[in-house]
Amino acid sequence: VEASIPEPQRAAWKKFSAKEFSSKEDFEAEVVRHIETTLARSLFNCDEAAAYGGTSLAFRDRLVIEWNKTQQNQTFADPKRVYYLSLEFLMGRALDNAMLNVGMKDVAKDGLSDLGFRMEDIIGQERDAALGNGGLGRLAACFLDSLATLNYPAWGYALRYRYGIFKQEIVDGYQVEIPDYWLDFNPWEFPRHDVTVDIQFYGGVRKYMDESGKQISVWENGEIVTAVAYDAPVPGYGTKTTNNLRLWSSKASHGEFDFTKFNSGEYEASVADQQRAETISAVLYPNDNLERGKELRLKQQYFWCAASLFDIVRRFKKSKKAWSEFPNQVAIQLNDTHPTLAIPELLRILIDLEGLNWDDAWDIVQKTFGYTNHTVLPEALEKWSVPLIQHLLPRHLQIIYDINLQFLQYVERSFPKDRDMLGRVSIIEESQPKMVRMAYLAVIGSHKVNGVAELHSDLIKTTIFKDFVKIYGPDKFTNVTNGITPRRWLHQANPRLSELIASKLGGYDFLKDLTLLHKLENFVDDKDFRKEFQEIKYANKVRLAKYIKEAQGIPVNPSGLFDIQVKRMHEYKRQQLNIFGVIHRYLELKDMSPEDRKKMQPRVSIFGGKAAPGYWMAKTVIHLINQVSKIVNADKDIGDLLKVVFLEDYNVSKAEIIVPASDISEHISTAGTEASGTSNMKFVLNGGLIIGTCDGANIEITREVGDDNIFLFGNLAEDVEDLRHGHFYGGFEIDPQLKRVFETVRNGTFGDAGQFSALVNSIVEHGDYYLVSDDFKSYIDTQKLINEAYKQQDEWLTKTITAVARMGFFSSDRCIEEYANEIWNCEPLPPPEKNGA
Ligand code: CR6
Repeated sequence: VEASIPEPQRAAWKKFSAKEFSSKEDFEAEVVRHIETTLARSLFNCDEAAAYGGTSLAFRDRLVIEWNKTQQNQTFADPKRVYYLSLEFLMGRALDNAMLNVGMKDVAKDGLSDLGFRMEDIIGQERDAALGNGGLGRLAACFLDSLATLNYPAWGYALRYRYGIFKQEIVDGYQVEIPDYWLDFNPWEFPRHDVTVDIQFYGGVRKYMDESGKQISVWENGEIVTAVAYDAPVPGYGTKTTNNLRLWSSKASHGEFDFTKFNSGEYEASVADQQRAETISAVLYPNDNLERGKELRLKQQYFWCAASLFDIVRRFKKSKKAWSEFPNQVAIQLNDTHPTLAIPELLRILIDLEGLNWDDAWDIVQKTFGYTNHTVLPEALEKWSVPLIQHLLPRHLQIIYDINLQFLQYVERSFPKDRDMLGRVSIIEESQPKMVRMAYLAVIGSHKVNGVAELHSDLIKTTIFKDFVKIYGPDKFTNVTNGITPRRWLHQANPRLSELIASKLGGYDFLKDLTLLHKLENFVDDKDFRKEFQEIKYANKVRLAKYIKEAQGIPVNPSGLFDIQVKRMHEYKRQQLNIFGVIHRYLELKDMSPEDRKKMQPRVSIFGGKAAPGYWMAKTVIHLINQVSKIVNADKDIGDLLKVVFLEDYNVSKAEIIVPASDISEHISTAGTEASGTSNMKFVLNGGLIIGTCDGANIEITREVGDDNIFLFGNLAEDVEDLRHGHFYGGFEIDPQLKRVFETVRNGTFGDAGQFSALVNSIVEHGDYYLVSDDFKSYIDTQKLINEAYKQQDEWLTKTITAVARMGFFSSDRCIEEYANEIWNCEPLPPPEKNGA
């Protein structure tokens, strides 16, 4: 390519090519230049927001330079690329991450101080990129960090929502949702107005025979909406590799804009069409582990899949390779079933547009896709009604029926005796209306299916995909236990702990190979190390206490035991169990004499998390927590012995303050319901212990850290079914201590007896589906054990240090290596030597 450009032009270009700042002075010059010109501010009106803008733009320039080089290098080498399709990327803040990954944070800190600003204040100006609900979206963000760090040629594809997850305010104890319009100033994205794709909806399918007698299908007469690409750079840590996250934004296509209406004076109608197009990417659906089957959501899914596939195919076609090479050049990972329409869409492209025959196209599709399942909860398994798909995507429905026909014929040949099998595994559920089971389509269209923790991966093989294991054999199903990036969740969130570890291990290599942490066990008896480790935990608790005072107005004593449960509000995650435990503790303390109380371990119970706006039960739990907080915190008998806090608007940047400050964190889902959990890993990596059920990744955390260093309780997944059954038929006994909690909730001790009774009734009258009553006793007994264990500060410290040392397995780098080797079959492409790290 270079050779085609005349030498003098090349020389001029190279001479003036953008350079990366490397000194403090150069950094300051860049910041001031951006503030004065890009942002049109001056010394006299530069507030912290402008300083954040200037700093971000200075770092953005660096990222862009590396990003361009990475993309050029990838274009030149044309390796197999990984495409991670996820409707959610919960990225959080970008500036701190960019500074740390590039390795220039200290330089920037000094530079900012010369200019009169404090680094923390500048970082604090940034709004979270909150394009996700919870664990699934944050996992995708951790994976992008690991893919870039490990030099994989990889792209993320998602939607550019105008509104991310709503901001939560607590008003009179109730959750109120405020729209999160996050795009006011976003220096991290690049609009690519030249990268657009026209996407069709509705219309019909015309079929005819061509001269050779081949059946041709043409999808036509639909509505067209245009997808515009917005790109965000994703820097790796300690490498120059900078990958791309491409977000699609919807706008009216030029064809769509109705000039007849416009000219005949129906200006409003023509603008309304435009707004309708823009609605597609307007808002993130705020449900975690719940699918509600709304037409706009299906439109989002297709819009995003079709734009991404067009882009991927366009890139592949540039290489002029044969179609059979497609799976050797492209691996597409489906993050949950949300992108499953990519399967019929790729078939449509190959068959209808590129003229391949069914068998060849199907072979390519199966080899290209991998599917990750993230839940077994029935309410989260996606199904779309056949009439809706027929209306919106008529050609895709035909293709889905064709896939199903071929598949069922195969099943029939393989299991001639099992007649029920066909109905059970059919992609189409014979209900009224008929439904398309997206998870089955994803399984059938992929070459590998994985769960996200060992227990979960075993469960999907014995429950929702049991028949598919018989059909395809067990090798199609595998496990990749989730992980977290140690860059954000240790180095960025807990810089002092990261520094202490580096000082003992001789550098920061552990951030690239987290298994090196095991060497910390050599220091578990080292006095100075222990002291500093403990001081860091205390300082992190002081930081959180300060935040709680500022944000919530509640004074908490940092020497109390910090007990934290932060995650989406959900019945299966059982915040009810936690708050009932808190009430129990409150009643117990009230019963005691002042002398006895003095012997008790002071505790701070901290909650945080959003409820889906339509999830009444989850909202009621938030309300109860806030009411308990109000009563308990004001009770003079109780003082520091128990404080209850509900932290408003839990998100990624708040997690970075909360996670390093825990003594105990709660991961107490009904066994078998939490596919993995990932905050459990974050808390332990930061020197906190877990109270948890035998669920999700808790089990593997126990295997790694040892069962002395975790507090497990409750019933096992294998017993859940029988227990539920027992609730309906045998009736059930409720622990007297839980009964007492119920009485106080019902008698209005915490106000609103009417509303809170529903929480009690879901247990005593409606079958206690989540087994709160079955696990309550073992939960509060374990909490007692924790109180006693915490008093032995020396042993506690040993436990926490040992646990940190054994967390190496849970790096998302390990996940990415597993996906690359077992599912994607692709290799890293390190940056060229001269430009390497
Ligand atoms: N809600 C699981 O529930 C898991 C993440 C990431 C979830 C959670 O246990 O850690 O995915 N599932 O794998 C879905 O979103 C469907 C989640 O975040």
